[in-house]
Amino acid sequence: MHHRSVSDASRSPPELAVCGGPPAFASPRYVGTPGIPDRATLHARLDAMLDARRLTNDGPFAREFEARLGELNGGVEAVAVCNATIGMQLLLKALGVAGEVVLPSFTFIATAHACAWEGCEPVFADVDERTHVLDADSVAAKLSDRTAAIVGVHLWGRMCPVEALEALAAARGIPLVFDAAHALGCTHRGRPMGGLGTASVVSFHATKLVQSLEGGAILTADRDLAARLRLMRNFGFAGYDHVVALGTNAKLDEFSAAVGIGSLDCLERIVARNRANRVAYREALDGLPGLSLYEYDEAEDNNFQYLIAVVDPARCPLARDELVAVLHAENVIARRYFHPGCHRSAPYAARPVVLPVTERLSERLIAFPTGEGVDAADIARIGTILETACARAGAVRHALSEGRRARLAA
Ligand code: T4K
Repeated sequence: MHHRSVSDASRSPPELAVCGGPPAFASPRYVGTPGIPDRATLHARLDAMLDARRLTNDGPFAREFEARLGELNGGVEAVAVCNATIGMQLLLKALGVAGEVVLPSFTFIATAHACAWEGCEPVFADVDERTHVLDADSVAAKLSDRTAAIVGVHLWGRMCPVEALEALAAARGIPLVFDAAHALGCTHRGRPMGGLGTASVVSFHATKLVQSLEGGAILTADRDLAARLRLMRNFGFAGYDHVVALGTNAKLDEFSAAVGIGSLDCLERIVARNRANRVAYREALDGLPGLSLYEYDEAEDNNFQYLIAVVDPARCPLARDELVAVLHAENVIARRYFHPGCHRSAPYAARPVVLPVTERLSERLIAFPTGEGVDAADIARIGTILETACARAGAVRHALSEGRRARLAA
C-alpha cells in the first residue's frame, strides 16, 4: 500500500486557489452530475412520444419504466411518481399514517418534510456511527403510544438494520417504510431492496444514479397498496368520470419516463464508473491524515452513487469546513451532506433534541464529486489539492480567515 507523508507534498505543490493561485479546474466538478442516457435512443423515444401525442397520464413509457423497475426489484409493483418527496407523502397517506413517525435526522430534509407535510410529527432517532443508518436501539427508545410508522433511510445505498426494524414495527402493528432515494440497485442479504418493509420510495432526481429529470417510484410487494397508490396519484380516478378516492396529481410524465428508461439502460455503466472512481479516491486519499472513505458491505450489491469521506478532527490538520472551502475555491463543489441534520433545521429545530452521532457525523462528512462528472485524473488532482492543503494547514487557515475578514469588510 502506498503511504505518503504530508511533507511529500512539498516536492512540487501547486499554489492553492484559497492562497491566491488559479483554480485547479476551469469548470466546476459537482456532486450529482447527471448521467446522460444514449442520445439517439432518447431522441427516438421522444419522437415516438410526440408522434403519438401521448404526453402524460399513465402512458406507455411510464408503464414500461414501472415494469423495468419492478423487474429490477425482484418482481415487486412499481408505482411511478413525479418525485420521491411526493411519493413518500402519497405512501404515508395511502397507509393512513397519522401521529408520530420515527425516522433518522441524518438524511436529506425531504424525508422529514414529507412526514410533516402529511400532518405527522417527525420524531428523530440517532444513527449508527459506522453505517450512518438508523440505530435500532435509538428507534426503540423513541417509540411511543402515538408512533404510527417507522421510516428508515438507506443512506448512501447502505441498508438499514432491516430485521431489527421489522421486529419493532411488527410488535406494534405499524408500517415500516423505507426512503430508498439512494438505494436503487442495492441488495440486502442478496435480495433487491425494493421488496423490503411495507414499501420503499426511490428518487430519479437529476442528481441520482438513475434519473428522469424529476421523478420517483414507490416499490411494494403489496398489490392492493400499489393499486391504491395508482388511484391516488391520479386524483382518485378509477375510469372516465369515476372518482373513487381522495387523490392528487403525482403522475410521472412521458418525457421524464423516457429519460428514466434510457437512464436505467446505463445503470451498469454508471455503477462501474462510480466503482472505478472509488478506487481512484481510495488511492488519492491514501496516507492523508484523518481522511478515510466510508466503507460499504462488500457482500452486497452497492451502487456507490455517493462518495463519502469521513474527517477525523483529532488527526486531520484542517477541519471539515476548511477542506470544503479549499475545494470550492478550486471549483470542486464538494458537499456537507447532510449538515446540520434535520433536527437542527427549520422547522424542526424549534423542538430541541440531542442526537450525538448525527451531530458528529454532520460535522465530519464530505461528499465528493463522483459519477460521470469526474475521471481518474480529476480525482488524482483532488487528492493533490487535499494533500497540499493539509501540508500547509497554517497558511490555508490564515488565507481563509483573511478572505472571511475581506468579505465582512466589503
Ligand atoms: N430522500 C433522500 C435521502 C434524498 O437524498 C432525496 C433527494 C429525497 C428523499 C427526495 O427526492 P426527490 O423528491 O428530489 O426526488 C440534491 C437533490 O435536489 C435531491 O434530489 C437529493 N436528494 C439531494 C441529495 O441532492 P441539493 O440541494 O444538494 O441539490 P443541488 O441543486 O445543489 O444539486 C447538487 C449538485 O448536482 C449541484 O452542485 C450541481 C449538480 N447538478 C444538479 C442538477 C439539478 C447538476 O450537475 N445538474 C443538475 O441538473 O439536493
